[in-house]
Amino acid sequence: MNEEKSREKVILHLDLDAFFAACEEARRPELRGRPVIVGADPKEGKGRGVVSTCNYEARKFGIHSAMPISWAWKRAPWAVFLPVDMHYYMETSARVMGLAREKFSGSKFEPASIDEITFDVSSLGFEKSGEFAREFKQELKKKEGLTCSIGLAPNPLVAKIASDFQKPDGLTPVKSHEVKMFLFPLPVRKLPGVGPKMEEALKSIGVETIGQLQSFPKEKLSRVFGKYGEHLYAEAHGKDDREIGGEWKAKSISRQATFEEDISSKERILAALDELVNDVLEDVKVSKTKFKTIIVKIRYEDFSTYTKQKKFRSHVLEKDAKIWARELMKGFLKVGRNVRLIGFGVRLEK
Ligand code: TTP
Ligand code: MG
Repeated sequence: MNEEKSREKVILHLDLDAFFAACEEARRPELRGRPVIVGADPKEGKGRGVVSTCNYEARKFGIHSAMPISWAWKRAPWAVFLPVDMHYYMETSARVMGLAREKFSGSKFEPASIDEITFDVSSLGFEKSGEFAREFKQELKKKEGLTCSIGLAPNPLVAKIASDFQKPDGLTPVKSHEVKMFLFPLPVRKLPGVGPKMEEALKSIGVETIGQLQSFPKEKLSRVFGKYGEHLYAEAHGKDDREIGGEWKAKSISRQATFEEDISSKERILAALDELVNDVLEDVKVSKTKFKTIIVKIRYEDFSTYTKQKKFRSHVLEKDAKIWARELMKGFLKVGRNVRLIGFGVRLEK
């Protein structure tokens, strides 16, 4: 190995497969092979919430996260529909992340969500990291009955995209000289910076794949999208110089609930909010973290959605979180409009 190569960064991104559904299958093996959908109560097709996730059996029917549960019911009424048991998933997540941190001990890491974690495994090198990743996948299957998908790449951006490349149970190594070709055929939507609106905007200028974005003149991108155009250009070329385990990125814990029918009763809305706050505070306890920022969200009957947040100077006490959640929400209820959904979340601190 020459000097240059040994200094190359190796980033590993791990994402659990169909996480909530896989947790359910792990504790109830009789569910394996059947379509499993975790989310709101479908109420024989009349349910108003959404799908949190579903296993790959259910995905064959076109069911996916965030789809209205009533649509999922229409597509596969015979599927197994289960409620969200957040507490159990958080405990499972904590154990899995613990196993991963043991496996890659000594490597800087950054949890990215309940089922994702990124490691800087540069000290292991590319080949050894691949071996460790394979071993970890086996351990995870044996100990927890879960599968995950892993991407290995020279930076966090490409590692994340690679982890998604061969789901489920995948392992995708992308070496630095392969980055551009790896990204080339993928749809632009695979870039973290591209959401549905950006996807549309890019389509309107004839760009649908990352390859097309790579060869699009940089100046033109900047002209159309401003500073964001430059960012897109860098992403399309797989450029990302973020450090793993450096500064702490704000994470949050949140819950939301859709009402059975649109309501305007202040008392009922605030009572539902109290429940959400209690659930979130429970999860905060399990995660052994603290927070300074609380956020409330409201969606009126016409689907217009608003959030309000309050940042405190020091860590928030439970009783204050409850009082302030109500205060913030009350601001939204002055107008007396019908409400479809409310949410509550906290932004975690180190
Ligand atoms: P993801 O990793 O996005 O999805 P997944 O693990 O279910 O499936 P995949 O194999 O594609 O990784 O999200 C992790 C968990 O977060 C997921 O199991 C449920 C929850 N979640 C929601 O509750 N709502 C959502 O819209 C999404 C995307 C995820
Ligand atoms: Mg996942």
